Amino acid sequence: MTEEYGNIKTLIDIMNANGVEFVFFNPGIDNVPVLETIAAYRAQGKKSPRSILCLDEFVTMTAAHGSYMASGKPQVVSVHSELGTLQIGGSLHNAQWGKVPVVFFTESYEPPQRTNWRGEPFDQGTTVRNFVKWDHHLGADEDFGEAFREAFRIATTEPYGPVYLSLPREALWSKNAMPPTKPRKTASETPLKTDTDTLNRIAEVLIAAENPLIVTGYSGRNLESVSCLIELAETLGAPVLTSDIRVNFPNTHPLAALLSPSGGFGNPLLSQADVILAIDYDMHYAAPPSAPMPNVKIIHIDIDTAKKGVPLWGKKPDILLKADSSRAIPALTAIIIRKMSAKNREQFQKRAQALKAEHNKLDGEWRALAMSHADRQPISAHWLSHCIDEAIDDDTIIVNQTISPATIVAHQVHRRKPGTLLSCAGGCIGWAPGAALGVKLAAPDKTVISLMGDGAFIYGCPEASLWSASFYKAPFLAIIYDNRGYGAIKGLFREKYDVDNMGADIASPPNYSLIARANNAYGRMVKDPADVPKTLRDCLATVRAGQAAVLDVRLAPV
Ligand SMILES: Cc1ncc(C[n+]2csc(CCOP(=O)(O)OP(=O)(O)O)c2C)c(N)n1
Repeated sequence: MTEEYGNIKTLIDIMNANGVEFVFFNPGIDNVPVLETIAAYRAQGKKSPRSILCLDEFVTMTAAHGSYMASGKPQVVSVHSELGTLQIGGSLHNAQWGKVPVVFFTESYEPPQRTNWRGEPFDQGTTVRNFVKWDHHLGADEDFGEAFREAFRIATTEPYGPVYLSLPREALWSKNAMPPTKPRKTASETPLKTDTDTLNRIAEVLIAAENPLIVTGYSGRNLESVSCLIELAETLGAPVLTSDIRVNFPNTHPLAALLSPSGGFGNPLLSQADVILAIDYDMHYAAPPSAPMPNVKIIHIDIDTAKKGVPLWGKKPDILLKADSSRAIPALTAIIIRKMSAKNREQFQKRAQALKAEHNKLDGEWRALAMSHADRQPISAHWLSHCIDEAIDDDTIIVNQTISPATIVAHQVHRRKPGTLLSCAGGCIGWAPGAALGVKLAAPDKTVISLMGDGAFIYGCPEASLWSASFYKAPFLAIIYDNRGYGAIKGLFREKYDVDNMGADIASPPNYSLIARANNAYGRMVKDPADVPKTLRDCLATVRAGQAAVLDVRLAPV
């Protein structure tokens, strides 16, 4: 007989009120009451999130990350005490960079079970403090419900982010809700008003710019912002350089700024702009792109303007506006339309024509390059990415953590629709398989394909991710850009130190397709470029029929 525990009933009410659909968990004795109460609720047909067992804690957080990116809803992760917390590892860094509103809770060991070396109570929160917005240890006489309400409030207040609660065992195991919880009235935050004076100044600077550039990192988290950004770019005749974190701007649009396939490291567009409008933009986790001109004017519109003190490109913005970009972008466009003269309009249209010609030329060059690699042995990342592009439809969701082929993927795989490209904002490798699991759970009607390197596949706990995909009927296709090593690291070493072999090869590699087969998934390996299109079709058919699949594509070793 399954039991119901008082505080957990309160927690289920709070999760339901916040639209939580899943509790991603890995168990210890602590979350037994949570799981039991959820099971009891579901057996009785009472509303409760589903509990999703992940066989490694890294996958709990990563699946929650993917589920958030696909649904926009807050997430819950429950793991075992300090051990589960440690095993969450770098997936929490990714959730922090990805601004994932996730309530992450565990049991805390209390003295005398656990103390620090000075005999003081062990402070479990320190383990994660750098990576969360808020961590809290629930005291014995504290209100359980109030703590969770506060956790959800903080996680879902912009800029969103993870929070951590450590709970005494008695609070989790108590049969009664203790102490009785009474929701305290809290004033909800008034939505940010977009400051019209600042928008007027921004509009003037943009109208006067010779070479404006719009850069965006995550404005596409609000799906409606994509069409608004198109309107802004078209009004100004300005190119848009988008991150691959989201579809912020379709890479098929003539104003999408593309790089040249023959270009080296760096980004000339950033270095040429006289005005950069950065919208919802974090500086990259690693290897920042080329520096802008020293006299560039930077306008920064963001929901997160603090950026933990890291200025964009080492420079403070000239104009900074804290705003919800889904409101600020259309408001800015309206002001520009009102302010611009007929001469401006003509100038912007001319600029847009030139940008369109450049976009089409570069897009053609990328395509031609892929086609010229059609017979290349071993398989080229260009050819593979082009074949993926051909195999998918506009609604397929690409979950991407390719590293060294990232620029190739960004140019060869075309995404038009909002929400159809999701990448990891953080730097911890291994995100793609677990994230794809979470995306598929949140968007069961969509085809989900994850792209990653061979290193990333292993970091991503493939057995755990594939097991959950099979058990919970959340099939996705994992495509491995298998260059038999840590390409990005080797590339950096070559570039900086002219060292070619620093031992970062995954020589005599595992056959990843067999890992798939050992985990109820379909597995294929492909070595011949001519076989790529057909193998992709087979894998996609399998996934659409309900079984997860892994395609190990043997590329040239890095
Ligand atoms: C958890 C973790 N460990 C190590 C690194 C450092 N690192 C950055 S890129 C990279 C190589 C990743 O290899 P793979 O996923 O195969 O992609 P490739 O570079 O070959 O394209 C490594 C090890 C990291 N970012 N995250």
